[in-house]
Amino acid sequence: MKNRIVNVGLIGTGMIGSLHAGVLSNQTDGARVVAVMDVDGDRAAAVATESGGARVYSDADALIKAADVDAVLIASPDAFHAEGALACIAAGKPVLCEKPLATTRADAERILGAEMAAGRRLLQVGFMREYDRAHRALVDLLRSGDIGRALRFRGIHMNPTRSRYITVDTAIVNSLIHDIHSARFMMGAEIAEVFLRWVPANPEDARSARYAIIHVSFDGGAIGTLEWSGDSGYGYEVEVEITGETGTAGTTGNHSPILRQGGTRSQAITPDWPDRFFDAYVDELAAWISSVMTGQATGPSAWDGYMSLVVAEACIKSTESGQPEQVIGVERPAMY
Ligand code: ISE
Repeated sequence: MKNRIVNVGLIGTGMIGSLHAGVLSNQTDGARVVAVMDVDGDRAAAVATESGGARVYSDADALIKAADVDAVLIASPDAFHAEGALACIAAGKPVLCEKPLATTRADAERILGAEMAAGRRLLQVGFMREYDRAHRALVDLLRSGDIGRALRFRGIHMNPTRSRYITVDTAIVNSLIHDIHSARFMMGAEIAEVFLRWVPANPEDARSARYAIIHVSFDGGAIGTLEWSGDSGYGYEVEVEITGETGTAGTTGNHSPILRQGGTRSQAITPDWPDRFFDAYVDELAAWISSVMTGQATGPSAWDGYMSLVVAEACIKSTESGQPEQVIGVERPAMY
């Protein structure tokens, strides 16, 4: 498909879906949105218009099977990711599936099986932090050997105050799934054990989540912490710090100027994730469209999506047992 335009079908036109539609339509060479689907017809119609007149579907399967849809971007609610991904693989369509790949390990395993039966990678998972320039610079420094072997990983993921709190289970599968993936891909090691502790958002609801820390042990002996807040009270921040044998290096994700004035020093913090990661989404979609054109899927794979859910389910088990839990996956298939 070299040098052709990739016709993208978009499933889900909520916050992330409409962001992707705008980036594909206005900032991604070689791509255009030709079809959109959402159960909210008005929202789908608005995104279709903004995308230059895409067709509106009320049925995801019909969009996936449409002859003029070359590739599919799944941005539906988490619970619908797995069925969409399976339908795309069955139709032989390249697909970018927003995180999480699925909401259970079992569904992610079904997707792995379907892709292996197809005999080729078709799926990329929307772990866009792999395309964040601050994260990439830190990975490059780590891979250069400048700080020696990585010994400790620290991830910080602070969400702003939201209209309602979420459970610790949702925090793990929907939000901390990013940090689990970051820990795996940046350290270049699988997570062997997790121990999750949290602070409820509502004292009357023990499984509500305000703040959580996951203590992790990696294969090879490194350790780490993934710190998460569902209500930072000040804005949105994601940073990573890695300590090696000869030094410590961290991301510099906040590029706002530091203002010294009136006896204080201050720096603006992004209000939420679309602001902090917009450039990462642009780079992620450019890479995805390039991979569709070459016919060779790249970036975070179904294996990454699966392993993040294996770790997530061990975290959920830890919330139930109150103990550290082992992470037991399957042998990494040669295809990944
Ligand atoms: C959201 O779905 C994201 O993907 C954001 O990156 C994350 O920070 C947020 O907590 C999630 O809800």
